[in-house]
Amino acid sequence: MTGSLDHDGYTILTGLLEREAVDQLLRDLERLRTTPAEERPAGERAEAGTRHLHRLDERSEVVASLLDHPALTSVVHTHLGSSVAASQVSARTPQPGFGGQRLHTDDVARSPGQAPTTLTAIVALCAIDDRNGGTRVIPGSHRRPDLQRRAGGLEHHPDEFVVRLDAGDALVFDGHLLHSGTPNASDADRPALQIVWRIERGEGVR
Ligand SMILES: O=C(O)CCC(=O)C(=O)O
Repeated sequence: MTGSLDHDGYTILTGLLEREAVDQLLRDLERLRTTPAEERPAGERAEAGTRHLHRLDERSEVVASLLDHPALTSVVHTHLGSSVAASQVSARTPQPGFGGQRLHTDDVARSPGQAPTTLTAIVALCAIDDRNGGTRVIPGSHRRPDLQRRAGGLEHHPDEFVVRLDAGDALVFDGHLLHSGTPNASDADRPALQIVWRIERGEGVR
């Protein structure tokens, strides 16, 4: 189901990364995963269950080029304006049995008339669905501050569903959209990039 960013709060960009680029990026992640702790960016540590790698725009050429992909920059600039840069460029890899999260937003609850200030992209590095820890979303919840205020306390919502992606596709969503990672019930890792663009308040929100 391909949503509209304005109406549904999310959209899907297919084929952002070719198979070859996905494979190179997976090799990059494997190399970075084994980097000695003292050479890692601050705040990056090996975590049981779900692995995180940060600042990948500085550590992988594939990721650096992806940030300039016309389809991605077009969505980001249309939604947030052209002066915003990615503030978080990470990989999130739930291992089998891990990755379930509570429904949450990536921004504070929307106030009346507030323009969007945050956009997140999940770029799949394998086929992702409801069995291996896909991202669940509640369409339209970016327009529902009442639901956003229940972030962290809402177990399920009747409209929620898990987005299916092929390797190289991206789910892009408004920071006010309720969403979460789901448990990876497969027997393989679920690698994906997690990229966030954020306009700091008072920084010329259009
Ligand atoms: O990796 C995902 O599917 C979503 C992760 C997420 O929403 C988060 O870590 O805040």
